Order: sequence, then structure tokens, then C-alpha cells
Amino acid sequence: MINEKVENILNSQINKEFYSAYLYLAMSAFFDEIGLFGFSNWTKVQAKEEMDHGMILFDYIIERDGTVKLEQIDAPQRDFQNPLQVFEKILEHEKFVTDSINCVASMSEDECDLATRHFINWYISEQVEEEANARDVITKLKMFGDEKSSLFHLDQELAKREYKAHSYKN
Ligand code: OFO
Repeated sequence: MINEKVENILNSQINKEFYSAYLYLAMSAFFDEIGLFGFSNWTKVQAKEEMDHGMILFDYIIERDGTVKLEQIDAPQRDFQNPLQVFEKILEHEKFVTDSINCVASMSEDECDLATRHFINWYISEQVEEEANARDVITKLKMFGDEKSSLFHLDQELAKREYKAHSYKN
């Protein structure tokens, strides 16, 4: 059984993960519109990973005999200007999600829910990776982004990202 405070914060995290999926899909649509299909692929793969993050939390609440309470998902930003602005937004958003995950960790500790504290470690590591991925693309865009041929090569690199289903159990 899971206590109500922890259940609520986990439900709210589900909403943030699905919002993240929405945000990445909006970014993917923007990249499709401007013909950067590799960037579009990268953000679309990320959107699928975000749905996995939401579903892992969903399954975990059920496994702990809790209640999943789905909330309304806000509409994401749609007015993007260029790839650098999008990736800066991604980094800012992922930092926000990292803070939110840290709050789940600290609440589960306060509530002596060691199972959730252990479970959330997977997300803590995932956030380190997500912030690093965004920072990596920002660095490249700042170095070469204004040159069309470099942008073309970066687009080809991002086109290679493949979706692999995420699960905290393997
Ligand atoms: Fe789910 O990690 Fe990004 O938002």
C-alpha cells in the first residue's frame, strides 16, 4: 500500500511526463514544418520515451496497490523560432523535471517509503542523461548552427536516434 502523499506526487509526475511527451511532439511538428526531419525524429523518439516514463509510474502505482488519477494535460508551446531556441527550451524543461523528480525522492524519504525512494533512482539517472543530451546538441548548435552544411550534418546525426522501450525493471 502506498500513502496518499506519495501517491499524489507520483500521479502529478505522470502528468508531467505526458506533458513532456506533448511538448516534444509539438517540437517535432515544428521541425517537420521547417524540413529538419532528423531533428523531428529525435524529438519524436523523445516523446515516446516520455510516454514510457509516464507508463512506468502508472504501472508502479498499480503494483503498490495505489490509485492512478489522471489529470488534464496542458497544451504545449507551439511558437518555436529555430533549433537552438528549441533545445534551450528542452534543457530548461528537463531541469524543471529533474527538480520535480528530486521532490518525489525527498518526499518518499520523508514518508519512509523506501520502495518509492528506490524506484525513483531510475528517474534520477535518466534525468542526468536527458539534461546531458540536450546540452550536447546545444553545444553543437552554438558552434556550427549558423552554417547550413553543419546543420544538415547534425540533422542527419539526429535522424539516427532509435526508439527503445524503457522499463525500470530491465
Ligand atoms: Fe521524463 O524525462 Fe524528460 O521530461
